[in-house]
Amino acid sequence: MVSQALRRADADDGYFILRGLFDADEVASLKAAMHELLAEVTPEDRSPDIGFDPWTRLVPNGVADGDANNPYRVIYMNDLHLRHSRLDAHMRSTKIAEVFCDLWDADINAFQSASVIKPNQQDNAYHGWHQDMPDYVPLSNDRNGCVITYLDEMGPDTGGTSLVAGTHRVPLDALPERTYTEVDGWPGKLRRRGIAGFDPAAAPVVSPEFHPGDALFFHSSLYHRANSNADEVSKIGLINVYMAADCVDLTARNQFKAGEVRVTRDRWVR
Ligand SMILES: O=C(O)CCC(=O)C(=O)O
Repeated sequence: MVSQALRRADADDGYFILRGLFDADEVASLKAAMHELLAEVTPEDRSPDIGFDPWTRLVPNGVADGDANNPYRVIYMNDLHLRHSRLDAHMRSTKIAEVFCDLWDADINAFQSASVIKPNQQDNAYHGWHQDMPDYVPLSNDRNGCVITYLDEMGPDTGGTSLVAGTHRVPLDALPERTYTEVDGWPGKLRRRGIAGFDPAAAPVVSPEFHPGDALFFHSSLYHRANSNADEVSKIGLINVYMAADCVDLTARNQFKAGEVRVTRDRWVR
């Protein structure tokens, strides 16, 4: 059961962390699944569902300067539940489902099942501060949120996530504009994403240290960003988005296949 303290954190801050929600064996099997998928990817697989680090350099033999587990510097992979049975099971995890059922006092549907990967020595500045909600509206209510499951040690300089508490409390019809700023020396069409009227230097930014198996739950309107990774190895997070069964995607905008999955009914994982 989600405690009153977590419900309060969810309402006030828009996020909370469940430390060690997944144990070492669970983390190991999830990582093995992701490593299997990453080993199969080549640059030809670039698509809206598989993204690569825009700063990637290709060395003469055509292999990018990634690490052994992520040689081509993949940063994003979508609809993981269709790619690997272990990741399908994670999307339907009872541990996650119970949290969202309790928070929303409702059954839950999946919305997205993806991985966010921070390749070795990745500069993530372009990723920028943002809310996820502008990609999802119009919705009939705002009961849409995500959980990131960290599979590696990830902190402020090692591919973790930064947040600003309380920024989720904005009506869906008043979400701030996204901004895209040109930066000297950045290649091609690369721009730094941001939020109109938001100055991170003046905000109470929180950048937790995450350990393998920790889970960060946050509201889809919360201001957040993915941090750069100064380490020599890739860092992997699984990002699973859900919504309450009474939250309707009014224009059927969600194209993620996970959006077709009903995770719980009558509080039971199906
Ligand atoms: O990877 C992270 O740390 C945050 C993920 C994120 O910002 C997103 O997917 O919208």
